[in-house]
Amino acid sequence: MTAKYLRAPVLALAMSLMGAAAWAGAADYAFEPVAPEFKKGDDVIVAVRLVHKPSGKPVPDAVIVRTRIDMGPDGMADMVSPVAAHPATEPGVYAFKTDLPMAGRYQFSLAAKVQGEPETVVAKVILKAVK
Ligand SMILES: [Cu+2]
Repeated sequence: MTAKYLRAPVLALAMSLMGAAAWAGAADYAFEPVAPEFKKGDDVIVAVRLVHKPSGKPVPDAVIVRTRIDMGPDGMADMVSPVAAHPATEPGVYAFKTDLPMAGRYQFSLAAKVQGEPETVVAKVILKAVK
């Protein structure tokens, strides 16, 4: 009886510790657009800020390993734009050159490797393009 009833709290503690470790990883980071909207057109520079959520601080020197911009949020997921890295102006901000040919909402998917964080940070950011 004792062994059976002792196990549950120990297991619960172990699981909560593991859960804390997992959640203290990539989920601590978020990408956010630096502007509420961008002007539509070709060769548009869009930028996102990488933020460490618990401290609110921008995170410099991340390596962006994957990007995709498409119009999925407006039902045009097959409308994909090219994305190229572009020099950014401040630490923690990552800029890209892309095409936003239509006004509307674009989904910007990113994956990034952050210094000191073993997990890959993945994010989906909505970019709004206007005339
Ligand atoms: Cu479209």
